[in-house]
Amino acid sequence: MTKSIRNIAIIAHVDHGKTTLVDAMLRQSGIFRANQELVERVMDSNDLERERGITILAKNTEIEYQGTKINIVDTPGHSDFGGEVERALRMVDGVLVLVDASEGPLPQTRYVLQKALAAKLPPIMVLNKIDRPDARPAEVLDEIYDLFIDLDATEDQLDFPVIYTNAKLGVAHLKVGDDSTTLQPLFEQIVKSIPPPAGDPAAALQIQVTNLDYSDFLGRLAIARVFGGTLVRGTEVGIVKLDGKIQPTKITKLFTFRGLERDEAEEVTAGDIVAIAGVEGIQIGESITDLANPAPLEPLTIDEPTLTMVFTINTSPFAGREGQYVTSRDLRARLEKELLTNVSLRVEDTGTTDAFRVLGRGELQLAILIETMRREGYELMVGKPEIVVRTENGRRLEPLELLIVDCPENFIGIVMELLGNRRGEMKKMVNHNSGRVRMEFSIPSRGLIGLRSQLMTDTRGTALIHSLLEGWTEYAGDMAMRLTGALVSDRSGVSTAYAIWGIQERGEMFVGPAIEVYEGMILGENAREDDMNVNVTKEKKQTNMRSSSADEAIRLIPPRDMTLEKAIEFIADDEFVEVTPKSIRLRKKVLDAKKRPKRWQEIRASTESA
Ligand SMILES: Nc1nc2c(ncn2[C@@H]2O[C@H](COP(=O)(O)OP(=O)(O)OP(=O)(O)O)[C@@H](O)[C@H]2O)c(=O)[nH]1
Ligand SMILES: [Mg+2]
Repeated sequence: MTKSIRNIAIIAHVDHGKTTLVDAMLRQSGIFRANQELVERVMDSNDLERERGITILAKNTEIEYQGTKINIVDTPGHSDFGGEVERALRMVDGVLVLVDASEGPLPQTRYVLQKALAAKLPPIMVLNKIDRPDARPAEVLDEIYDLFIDLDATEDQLDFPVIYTNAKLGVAHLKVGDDSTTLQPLFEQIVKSIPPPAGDPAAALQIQVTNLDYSDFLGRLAIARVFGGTLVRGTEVGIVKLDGKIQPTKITKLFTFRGLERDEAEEVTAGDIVAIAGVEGIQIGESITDLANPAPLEPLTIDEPTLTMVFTINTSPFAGREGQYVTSRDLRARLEKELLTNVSLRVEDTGTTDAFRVLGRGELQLAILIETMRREGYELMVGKPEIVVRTENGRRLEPLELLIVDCPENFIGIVMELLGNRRGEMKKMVNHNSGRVRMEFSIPSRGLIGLRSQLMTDTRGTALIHSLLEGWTEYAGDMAMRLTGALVSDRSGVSTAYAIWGIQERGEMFVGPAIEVYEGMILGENAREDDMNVNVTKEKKQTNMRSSSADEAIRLIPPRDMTLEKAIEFIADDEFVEVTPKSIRLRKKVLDAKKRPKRWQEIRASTESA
């Protein structure tokens, strides 16, 4: 019996509608009962994904279309999770490249397409959101051809089919405006132009683990692609570990996908995407092969991390009050566990046993890890994100980014100045005559740290920014980042409305009244560039004298809500973010006001202004 199979990944820039399209495909495949209630974007199943409305982890599902099994991998669009996309591509034989019909191709479109073309995966171009009033499908299609040419696509690759979709409604068209009312044209295109998986069921067994998942019932699941041969449940096989050692094992729990469920399978063959449970310690990149005649597959290669942050135990006076896991041993064990599933992450030791250097692809990726840990009950502190610097032939190199800023015309000057200060070089400016412009910069990755929040303030929330790692460049020298100092508590105690009322004119507060504070804790952003020690615990003196000013009602400006990401973007070299399950606090590394060095404005004074 030959099975008809297609394995595809859906790839795109962030928010272009991948998960929504998978939703529609699932619904129209008849996999759900008619009355089954489904949440929107059902594949974004973890808490953080639902809260943020973004996909973080690549996930598998399977549908059936007229006798053909279509395995679909939904991938994240945010550049920090590019490692997920790279692995997903290893599992499939073709890709749906989704592009927003109004926004057009953006940096992550370029990145994922480049990876897909390099892997020789045939693409189907899907122009989505054609219902948007500002959709411009014809122009966007031209931009896509330009992108393919720019990426040195072959003639064959340029000959891609195009489908127009409204993923929200679940409609696909071969031509804009034709009378289709379902996704059928898309399903047909997949069956027609994506090749069935190659690989011989009679050949030597070759399976590669490309992802891990977890089930409450089954524990750890390895998601894998069968490249060759046949695996019968219960037979003895060898797991080729990453160091080349072979570990014999019996695979007794074997599954294939069906919608959001998994079906037990007795046998899987070349071309199948499967889930395997019950194999202790199995890791991403490992192969499963015949014990007698091992034929391991090349391990996966994943782009290098570009950003690093120090994670250390909480040493604040409040340490251990709010979290369950607080020791360096807890921290190390948790980070090691993360490495098993998160292959684009790296952890290095530092000079002390209390601190670890965690390397990843971006601020969001690390923030998600920290947020996950805090929800699990961990307390820790993290330092300012730094860019990974490499030395090659005696030259110091740093990562360089392609940055696209889309903003209203009247902010061009402000944006150019801000990026100029961060050593950004403008390469291109396009005016779509819609009142908005799109500017392209080449900028060291360092220049992106904290950029988003600054840009949002400067453009009153109107700018859209996207970036993509472009390569490595000669280290560009120091860069002035935060131009303001901190308001720092000079003692421990409880904040009072009266004291805040006195301090708030100095800058912007991060804490309101009745908050416990400690010496060295950061209470707000100083409007000036130096740090200022303040007493936020001062009580109003009881007095019989009536003075007009003392009786003035105390009006407090609401404090700035420092989320984890904002806090990470804010801190300077001599500061930490303290993270516990209940609180995000900012603090100076040196808490004692008398011992604290006069900090970074001195460093900056020695830096030539950019
Ligand atoms: N108008 C319109 N909105 C759409 C369409 N498809 C998706 N959206 C909306 O676009 C937003 C992003 O959709 P998602 O499906 O989460 O996008 P995604 O590509 O999976 O995003 P990431 O996984 O985070 O990269 C959601 O608000 C969707 O409702 C469409 O065809 N038309
Ligand atoms: Mg998604």
